[in-house]
Amino acid sequence: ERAQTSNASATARAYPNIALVKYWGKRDERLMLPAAGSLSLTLDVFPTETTVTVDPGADRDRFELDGAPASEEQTGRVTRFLDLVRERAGTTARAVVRSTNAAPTGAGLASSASGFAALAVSAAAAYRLDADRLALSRLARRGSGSAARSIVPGVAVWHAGEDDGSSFAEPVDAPPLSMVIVTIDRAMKAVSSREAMRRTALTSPFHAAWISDTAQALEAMLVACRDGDFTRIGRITETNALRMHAVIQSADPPIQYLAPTSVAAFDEVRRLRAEGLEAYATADAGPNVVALARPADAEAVADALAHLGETTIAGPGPGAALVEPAGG
Ligand code: 2P0
Repeated sequence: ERAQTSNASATARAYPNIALVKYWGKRDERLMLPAAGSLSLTLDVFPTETTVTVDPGADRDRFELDGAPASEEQTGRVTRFLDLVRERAGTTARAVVRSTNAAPTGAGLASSASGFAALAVSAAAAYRLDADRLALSRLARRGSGSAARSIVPGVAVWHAGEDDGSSFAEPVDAPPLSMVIVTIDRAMKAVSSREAMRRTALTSPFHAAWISDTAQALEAMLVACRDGDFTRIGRITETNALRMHAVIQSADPPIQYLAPTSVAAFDEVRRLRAEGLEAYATADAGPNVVALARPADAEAVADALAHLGETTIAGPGPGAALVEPAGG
């Protein structure tokens, strides 16, 4: 083994992101190239913290999640990701990965985005890769598509790109935005995003329309961000989210991520708008709903949604970055 990677260790922190224009479909599963670009807000709540310690004596990677050994499937996903890092670093040395999530894993709060963004940054440092933010975004993408966006602070556009080199996320200027997360159910989702995306692309008669519509929504969203037009940003966000759930529901067998309470949250947000409190709703691959609001309105929106679930107010958060490990 190369001496320089012996027992090298690095810790990184990354935050989840919520897409305003959603990623739902791949054009290349191996390279994790999306069928369309997407745009998100990296949050300042629910971070993942991950430490990678290179262990040249070990015969396999170990992955500990929230203090307990992770499943074989989760460990396999980490190993496949580390294999990419090792290939670039020119080493076969295994690693110990310890990760803690401040949000429940797998419940549609983008823990795979914060998880693979934190893993990309910590593994790149532990294995001594020479990677700038753009390279880290491309690397994180290989672990989980949406992780490419959590490398970036605040609002990020993930370009669909044409190949590995051109599919990365970068910052976008946008007006001040807040998000109110309504946690409706903390359970793991029944169908993973990856499997559900695959099924949607293979079986939904609406898939092609969804992809072309998303590409248009992204163009309109970039203009709305540049113009600082909150109303336009919100309308595009809510329409794009409901269209994503519509295409998911149209898969065979169908997939339903929204619960009755999720639908009630969309209804409540629409009612708030009718009363003059301007908010817009979105939801990812799970039942939790996120309301987009102007920062000055976030508390009122949270109060109005509190009867539907626990609310958390979030703002723009930092991009994934190295930190000193807890406790030295
Ligand atoms: C998004 N989601 O844009 C969309 C909206 C969920 C709904 O990206 O297969 O975990 O690892 O690339 O990124 C969740 O899917 O999927 C996701 P993979 P990922 O945030």
